[in-house]
Amino acid sequence: MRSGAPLLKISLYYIFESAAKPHFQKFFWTKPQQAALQLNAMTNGNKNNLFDKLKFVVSKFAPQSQAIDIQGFGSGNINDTFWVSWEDTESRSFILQRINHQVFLKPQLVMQNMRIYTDHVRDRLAKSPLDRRWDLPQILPTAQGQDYFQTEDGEFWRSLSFIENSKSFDTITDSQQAREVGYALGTFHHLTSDLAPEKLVDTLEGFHITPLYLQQYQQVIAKGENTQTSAEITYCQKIIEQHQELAHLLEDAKSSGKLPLRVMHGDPKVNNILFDQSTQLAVSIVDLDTVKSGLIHYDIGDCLRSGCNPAGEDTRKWEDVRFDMDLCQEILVGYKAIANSFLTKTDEDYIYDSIRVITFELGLRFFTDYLAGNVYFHIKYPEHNLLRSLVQFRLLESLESQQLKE
Ligand code: ADP
Ligand code: GN1
Ligand code: MG
Repeated sequence: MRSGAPLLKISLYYIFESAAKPHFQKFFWTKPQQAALQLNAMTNGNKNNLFDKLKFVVSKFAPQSQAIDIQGFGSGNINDTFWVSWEDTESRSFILQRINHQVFLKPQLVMQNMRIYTDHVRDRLAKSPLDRRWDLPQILPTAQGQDYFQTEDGEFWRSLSFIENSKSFDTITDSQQAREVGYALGTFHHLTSDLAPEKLVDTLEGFHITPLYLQQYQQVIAKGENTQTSAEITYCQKIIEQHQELAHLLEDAKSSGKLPLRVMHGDPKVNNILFDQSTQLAVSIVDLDTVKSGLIHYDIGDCLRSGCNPAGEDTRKWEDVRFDMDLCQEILVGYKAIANSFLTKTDEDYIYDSIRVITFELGLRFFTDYLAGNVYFHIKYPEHNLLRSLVQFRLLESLESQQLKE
């Protein structure tokens, strides 16, 4: 790091995919309307403050930095993520995130869990290293030594080590990638298999408790705020009606003790798994906000529902969506190669149903959010959550028309 007065350069571009940094969202001043949309999404409409806020927050984590470049990053639906660098090299960069405190009401607890998880995995890897690259996002404390920085207006910011030479994908394109996705989830479960789940607190009450999402849906319907009708809305309502029983399947298995509580990731969808750009192998799993005690079946279901949808969860061609059983088999091969040390026969028996539950649950969550006025997931256009729910419900129907391959 050079010494002298900090010189801050913030470049804002609109969404632009470059070969070198494939998942950067850039803001081009030449496209002001789009840039304004994206800025609104990232700043809750408070865009005048964005630059000043970013400068200020970065200075709390990297007070000595010289030339700083900040770019919107990734395609997450919850937090606001930025890539911060100086001298434009990955080795001098980090991830800066504003934790969505409308979703995570106690961001301090999110960071407490993240600290427990990262310390545990770091120690375990030091004692028994893996035979290939596996990186852990590290919490980078503020200059004051804290794991997060809270602004006066109540925002929570954290910074994480950037997993170098990595990229994420929104969809899986081939069988090797599919096995790697399975490997990544298996590695997460393997590395946390000796971490007592009760050490972790619940950072998001009700998360993945499918019957509760059903209740929320019914409450939103009862309020009657969204009285729109369309063939698409009727389709969603019909699917929900048909799957009332399914909503209870994993929760019943949990309360009857058929499936044990373990450490779960909570959100292992494909774009939370990072791949080495050179070897194309999975090297990390990020988005640790929902790591807590739960069923690993939520993870298995979520990983498979996101990995086996080649059209992607944001496609507008929802009627063409299908569940790819071949990709599913590959992901499971990759997963079981690692997980066979702890996966029981009963665990295996629940895999197919866990995909159904989580696909249904996500469709229900998107649809409820659409009806409630898009209060939870980031959206890019008003019908986005409706389209997303159609995609999940179509995926569910496709899955249910097939069997799991042995
Ligand atoms: P969200 O909760 O909004 O999904 P994430 O924590 O998943 O936020 O971050 C958004 C994206 O940023 C991820 O999907 C991943 O592509 C990228 N990302 C997050 N953390 C890191 C990291 N430490 N190194 C590299 N990329 C990261
Ligand atoms: C959210 O944060 P992100 O984009 O990785 C959501 C998941 C959903 C996913 C659907 C905390 O994940 O539960 O499956 O969107 N995370 C949270 O894309 O709600
Ligand atoms: Mg994410």
